[in-house]
Amino acid sequence: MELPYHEDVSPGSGGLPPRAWYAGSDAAVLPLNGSWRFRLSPGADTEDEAFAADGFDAAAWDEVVVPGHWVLQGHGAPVYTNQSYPFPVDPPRVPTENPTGDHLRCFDLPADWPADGGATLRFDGVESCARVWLNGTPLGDFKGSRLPHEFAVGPLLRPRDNVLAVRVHQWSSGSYLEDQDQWWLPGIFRDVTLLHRPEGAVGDFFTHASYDHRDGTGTLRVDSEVAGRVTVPELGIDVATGESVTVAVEPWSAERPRLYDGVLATPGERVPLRIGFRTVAVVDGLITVNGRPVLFRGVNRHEFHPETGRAVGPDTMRADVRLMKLHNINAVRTSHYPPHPAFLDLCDELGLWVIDECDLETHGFTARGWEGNPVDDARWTPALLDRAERTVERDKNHPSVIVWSLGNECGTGRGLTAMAEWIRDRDPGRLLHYEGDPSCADTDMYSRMYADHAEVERIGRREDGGPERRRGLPFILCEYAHAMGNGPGGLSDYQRLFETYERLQGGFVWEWVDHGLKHPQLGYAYGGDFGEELHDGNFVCDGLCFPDRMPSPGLVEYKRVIQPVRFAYDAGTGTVRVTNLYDVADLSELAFEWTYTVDGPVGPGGPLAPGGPRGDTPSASGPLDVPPELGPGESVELKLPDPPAAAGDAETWLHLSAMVCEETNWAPLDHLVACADFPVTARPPVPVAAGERPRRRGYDLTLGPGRFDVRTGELRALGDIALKSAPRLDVWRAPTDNDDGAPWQPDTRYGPLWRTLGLHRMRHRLDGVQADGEALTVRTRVAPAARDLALRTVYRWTSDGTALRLAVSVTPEGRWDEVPLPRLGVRLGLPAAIDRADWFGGDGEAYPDTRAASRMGWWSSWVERMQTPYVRPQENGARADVRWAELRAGFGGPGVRVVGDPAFWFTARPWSTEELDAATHRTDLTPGDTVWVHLDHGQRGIGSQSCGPGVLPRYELWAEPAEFAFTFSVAEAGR
Ligand code: IPT
Repeated sequence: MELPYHEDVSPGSGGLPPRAWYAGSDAAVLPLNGSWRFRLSPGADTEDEAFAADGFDAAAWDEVVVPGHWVLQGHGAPVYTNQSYPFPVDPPRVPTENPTGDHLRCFDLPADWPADGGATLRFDGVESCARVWLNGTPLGDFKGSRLPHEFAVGPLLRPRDNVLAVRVHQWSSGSYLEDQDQWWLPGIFRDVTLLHRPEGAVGDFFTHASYDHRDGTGTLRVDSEVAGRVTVPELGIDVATGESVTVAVEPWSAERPRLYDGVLATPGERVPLRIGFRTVAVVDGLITVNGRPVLFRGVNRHEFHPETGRAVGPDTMRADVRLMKLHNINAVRTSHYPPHPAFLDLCDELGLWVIDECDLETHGFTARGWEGNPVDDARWTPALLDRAERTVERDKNHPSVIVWSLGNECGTGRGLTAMAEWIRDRDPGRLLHYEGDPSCADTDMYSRMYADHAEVERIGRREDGGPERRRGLPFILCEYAHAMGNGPGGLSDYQRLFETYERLQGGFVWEWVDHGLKHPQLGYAYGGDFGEELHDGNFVCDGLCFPDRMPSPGLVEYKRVIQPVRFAYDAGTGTVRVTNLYDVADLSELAFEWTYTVDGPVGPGGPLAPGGPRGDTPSASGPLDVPPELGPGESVELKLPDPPAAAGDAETWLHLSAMVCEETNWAPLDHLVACADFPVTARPPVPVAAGERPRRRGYDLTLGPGRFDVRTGELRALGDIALKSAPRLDVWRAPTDNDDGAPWQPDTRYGPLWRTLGLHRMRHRLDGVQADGEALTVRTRVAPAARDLALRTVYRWTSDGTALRLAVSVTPEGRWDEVPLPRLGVRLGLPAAIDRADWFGGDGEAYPDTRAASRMGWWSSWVERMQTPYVRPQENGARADVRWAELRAGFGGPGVRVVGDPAFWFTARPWSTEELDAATHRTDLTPGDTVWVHLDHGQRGIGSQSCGPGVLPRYELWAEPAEFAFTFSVAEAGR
């Protein structure tokens, strides 16, 4: 049976060969973006082509915006699957139900459109297969969604009333090669452009610009299909194409992205060049650029916008690159397809190392043990080669691109080898990456995804064995630290390994942005929200940024973990050691500062509203004279001025920071690049409030500011504040995506195990209330139904008349050795009017293995603002190392003060854990009449088990005997 064009395995027909992509030449250009006529059909219907005929009347059709996806413009719906093909696997056949969008665009040529020469019609991205007609003449068809496709159209053009007809099928044989973990979003989602091609216009060209770090020279040669001249005025270069020239230059790097403007001029066209000189090579088993090894502090980036899907505009692209740079990220893997070409221009300009990946993934074949995998079937090889060629030819002139990647999750096969051979031959100046083949036969680096810390350490120590070839290769984690929901945890522990073992050249966090689609009822939608018969839920929301690109705490954590400056403080000698962790740059772009605070506000980026019960606190600060010329890897030791004398019960902290000292194209002046906090004095002991005797009247018992019910032993009120819920032991947290774990990790998925055990429905049995001498003692047994496990909990209340101290002692009973606790602490409910918090401790969300970014200081916030809006609601918002917290009604209103002994994890929210746990989308959560306050002695770490390894042993929270105390007092209004 002969298959129609959309089902056959060929990459297409009728198009021009791939070539370099560029913008800004002096040849005329007509963008064809905008509103197009549109008609959706339920099937491929390749017979009826009447719409493409000249003179077809489409006035009755709908309209869609190009670039765009019709499923996001009211026609059909998006579908999200991770690995599964959302159609029966029978390559290369696709379903009869194949949403097909016919697109029509009429256009006139501008009055000044040159009469001579030809013209090319370029599509930068169409998912997944298109057939094209111009003025009724068929031009051809193509597959390869995130790749450019060009047609020669010169003779077909007329001055007025041109009709461009494009038929787009959602499913094609190409869909089998595009099984990336993302929404399936058909449509013409990148630009459509008509390019005038004058006589003697530039065709394909290849800029080779290498750098010799031994003598500081760069060698430039531009190979061009059409001969011409290359000029680079700043370097005095004026040479013929194909000719080499060597001159002294500054090299290009992600840290110092030095570009030279040049021009390629052929008889018919002038194309601007942006030249970055750099040489990429594996030297002695290490990836080097310009002779220096690099450490990737990377992210995987899918193209995504919450309203327009993979149609991502220039502002979003620039925002992404800026945000990455502002968070110390130095590398991006374009998972899992070449991005819009303008994104790579931004990487050249602002400075990011790029792994540019081919539009290729056949993950769904794992379900059949890779049987029938197109990458191991010669019939598909032309399609694979076409993808490799279109990627490399399009992007080969970007200095930022230093590695080509064959694709993602395709298993192994000769098709991949064919791609690798073609790429090596065409571009020996870059390295090759592919993760899926453990033999590394075709690659220049050993790459893994989600390997745990122990394995990464073995690889670092070169104790991982493996095939001969692989043992000599550098190592990267092309994906790690799955950023789904709350997390990822364990980033610091990876970074320590990367910085210890030279073979480990860093990694790329999975991934940059949550793919939550804006939804009128749900806030952001994820898999299943559009009624898909098969979907993978919120696995599509696993980014360091929320869908609107607000940085999640994971991004803030990553920024700190990968900061390019390390500080170490020795309180004994009062010295600080500053180490430059850049790969290339010195420290001349940074200004350093020290600040001492005494239980109070920190400097730049500090508290939102300092003030409160302690009044202003003395602090001192000044510049830290770090030599600007300090080179990569070098350290300096500096003596600090003496700290101010700390008063009584205050504690002194040292804060060090490195800020941008000259505005750049991505950073404002004073942007904080790196920082660290160190305790200068130990925290003074918390006085034990005791001495007052409980007084009983009827069922009421008074102890200092506390009023209790002796029948239940519960605290009812503190001063005038009636509690909504008395403090009592709490171990439950709304499981995070990482607690729940990926289905392929059955052993330690604690979220589900907690539920099986009943940790979300612990019962509190009262065993005795005793008021004698100076204490009220309440004995309880906290346990779930159907189990013989328990936490014996004793609450011992004492007071000195003004403060009320609660000492909690917990003794586990039964076998607790198989499942750790989510949290261990007390929770209480305050009236909702108490909506503001001050605290002395860490600023933002932190858990045991996500606390590197936590900045010590005095912070202030609305309770509502302390919530982290994960797309699927889950545990969030804990603050680490909190010494004291105050919760008040508005600014300076009356409230409650809590002092921890020891310091505690502080969480406050306008809804309960149970409500948080039940919610599936943000819009399920609305503030009630209670502010819920968690004062935790322990929290379980976060880990990364939503795809990768779980919590490292040292961050687990096992049930063990524990003692901890809180001192409550009334915070008077206005103080
Ligand atoms: C890995 C994929 O490469 C990536 O596309 C994404 O799906 C990620 O996981 C999880 O979000 S594959 C996984 C089975 C290890």
